[in-house]
This record gives sequence, structure tokens and C-alpha cells, in this order.
Amino acid sequence: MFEHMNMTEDPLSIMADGAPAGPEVRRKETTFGGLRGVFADAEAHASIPGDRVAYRVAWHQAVADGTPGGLFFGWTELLPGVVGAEYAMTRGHFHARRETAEYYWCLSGRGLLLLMAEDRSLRWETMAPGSLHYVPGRTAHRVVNTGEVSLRFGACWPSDAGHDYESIAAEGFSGRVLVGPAGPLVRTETGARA
Ligand code: M6P
Ligand code: ZN
Repeated sequence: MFEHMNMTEDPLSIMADGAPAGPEVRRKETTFGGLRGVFADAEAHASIPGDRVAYRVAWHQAVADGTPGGLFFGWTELLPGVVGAEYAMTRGHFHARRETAEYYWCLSGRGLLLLMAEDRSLRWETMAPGSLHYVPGRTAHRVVNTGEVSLRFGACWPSDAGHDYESIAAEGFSGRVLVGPAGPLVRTETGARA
């Protein structure tokens, strides 16, 4: 008879909404107040209460940030919404260690994953339940919720990847996702594309 062999009191698990739970799981909420300068329409952004949650992240962090060889396992819930003509989105980032990659997978909702190379060339992938996305190294990534319900997605990235938000704060992404007459419209620096 094996009774609770190797079982810890407080195991790691994934909850019904896809979020990790258990020891070493951290959580962070990003409010609209913390996203100043991210949306094109500053006036529309200023009209949204600064304490309104834009998205929440939970991640399992078994090792210290920056440790080579480890992995972080994350989950993000991006609430639906529009700021001016632009859909709600994450801040987006390059990895501080530029060569490191990441997986994203969509759990619920609908959106677009913007992928911008260092030369600012932009492409995007549709996120829908079951979609899996490989973010290569040297590629900034941002998620846009183009639906009417929360967009929830999982993520897994190297524990030494780090986040570089400064490059995005300085230069932005080379395209924005706008509410178009027939659904989302991606407006790039070089022109509008559906
Ligand atoms: C995913 C991962 C995290 C990231 C989060 C929110 O869960 O990529 O590393 O922090 O999304 O994205 P951002 O950091 O761009 O706000
Ligand atoms: Zn990342």
C-alpha cells in the first residue's frame, strides 16, 4: 500500500480558470493607471479610473528571477474593453535576455498576439481557445483582447529571460489594434491591414 508517498501538504495545481495555485505562486494586477502612455488616445485613457484592473497575472516562480536553466509558468487574464478606438492590451515586452523565447496558449476568449521583431517588422496571430503560440527570441510580444469576455492565456518562459519594458515605453509597437467596422483592424506604421 502506498499512502501519500512523496505527497506534499500543499501541492501545485491548475485551477478551473487555468491559473496556477500553490506554493511559490505569485500574483500581480496591472491597472489602467499603470498603463499611462500605452494607448494612443491619452484623453480616453485619462477618463478610465486609474484603479480599474486591466489584467492580472499569476505565475509559479520556483527559482529566483534571473536563474539560468529554470522555467516560469504563468497565466494572464486580460479583461475586455476599449480605450478610445483601441482594444485593451498588455504592456508588452522584449525579453531582457534577447535570445530567450516563450510559449503562449489561449485558454478562453479571443484576441491577437502581436509579435514585433527588432527591426520593427510586425506580424500577429489569432488567439482563440486551444491556440498555441511560439514567441521566438528577439521578438516583442503583446496580447490584445478583441472579444467581449476575458481573454485568458497560459505562458511558459525561461527564468533568466527578464522583461525589457523600456524599449516599448520609448518606441512603442509598430502597430495598433483598432475597433474596425467589421471587427479588429491592425493599423501598422506602414498602413492599415485587416
Ligand atoms: C505573460 C508572461 C509574463 C508577462 C505577462 C503580462 O503571463 O509573458 O511574463 O509579465 O504575460 O505581460 P506584460 O509583462 O507585457 O505586461
Ligand atoms: Zn515574455
